[in-house]
Amino acid sequence: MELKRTLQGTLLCLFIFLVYSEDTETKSSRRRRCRCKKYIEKISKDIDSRLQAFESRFEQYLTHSPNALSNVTSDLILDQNGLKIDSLTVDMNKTREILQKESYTLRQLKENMYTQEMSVDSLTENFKSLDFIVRNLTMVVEKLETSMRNKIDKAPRTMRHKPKRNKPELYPKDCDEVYQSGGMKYLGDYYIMVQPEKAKSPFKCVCKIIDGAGWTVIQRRQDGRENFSRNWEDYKNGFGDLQNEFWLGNEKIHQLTTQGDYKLKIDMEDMDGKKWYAEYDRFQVSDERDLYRLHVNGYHGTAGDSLTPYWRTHDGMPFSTRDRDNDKRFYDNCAEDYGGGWWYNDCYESHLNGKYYHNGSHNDYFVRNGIQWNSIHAYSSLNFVEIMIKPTDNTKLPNDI
Ligand SMILES: [Ca+2]
Repeated sequence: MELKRTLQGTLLCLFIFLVYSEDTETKSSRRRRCRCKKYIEKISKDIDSRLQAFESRFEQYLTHSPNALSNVTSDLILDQNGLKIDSLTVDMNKTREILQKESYTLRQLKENMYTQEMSVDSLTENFKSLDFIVRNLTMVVEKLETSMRNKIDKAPRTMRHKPKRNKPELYPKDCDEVYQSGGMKYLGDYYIMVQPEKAKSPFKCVCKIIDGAGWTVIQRRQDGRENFSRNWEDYKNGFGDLQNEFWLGNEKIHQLTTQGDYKLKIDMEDMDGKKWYAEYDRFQVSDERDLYRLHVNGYHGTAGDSLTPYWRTHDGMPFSTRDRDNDKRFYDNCAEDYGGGWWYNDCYESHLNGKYYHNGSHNDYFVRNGIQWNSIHAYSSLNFVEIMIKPTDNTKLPNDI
């Protein structure tokens, strides 16, 4: 009986130790188990089932062992040779093996559970690190957004919504710019889109090369096909055909001649086919508010000065048309009397927009309404006229300096 109680006590202590250690482990790691609840529950169920199996087996053993021990005891009483002691020893060894095996299985389960918890902890730390990095990056992006928004708000409206330009840089300001950049290499007429600095849009011009410069033609008379007896608006905007007779237009002439210093050249041919020319070192036409007033001086040439003579100069005179009398003849309208528009004084020494006479002579000697340059012929009309301009800056030849 002493041996039986000893065996029962030993088994009971071992069982209590295993269960207690399990409970202790469970309490100490409860907090971490919460993070892997499902896995832990699975492990716990496994442990419970194994403990139940162990308890069942142990109960079964205790149920059968008393009889065995009684039998052994009686055998010991009956058989003084002690032959049954070996059988009892074998049962004890089997019981010990079962306990050791169960203990080993429980330890493995605990180790696995601990390893899994460590992995979960490591992943949790990684997630924390990533979360910290993402938060920092979010703050940086938000700061950048705020900074950009402030800069955009403070930027001038022209920077935020830059208006479309008329692309003046795509067009030359006049014919000479084309020539100087190598765009005109051969003699003849060029038809080129130009855009002076003041012009809102480009317009087509006739360009030609004379004396190593590009000239912009503003007027041409050659066969009388164009009517030059026109009103203010026509002379303002221009009329005619650039390939034949035309007036470029007072507004365009104003835009061209006010973007720098310009000079004037007038090529003329009389009824006998003789050619003349007149050049003026300065030529400028003011704007419409100033009635496209003429500013011209510095004559040289072969035709004589019929623009700036002392007795009836056209320099400083406003432009006049048949519907806009700005001349100095108080009792009459020069443009109405002599046809085309011009910078009339009282009335003129030159009048290059007059009526075209194919035979060069007037029907009435005193009418004098033809294409007139008095210093060539005071009482006859010219057969050909071409008025051109170019910047003064490029007129100097090397030996002139
Ligand atoms: Ca008048």
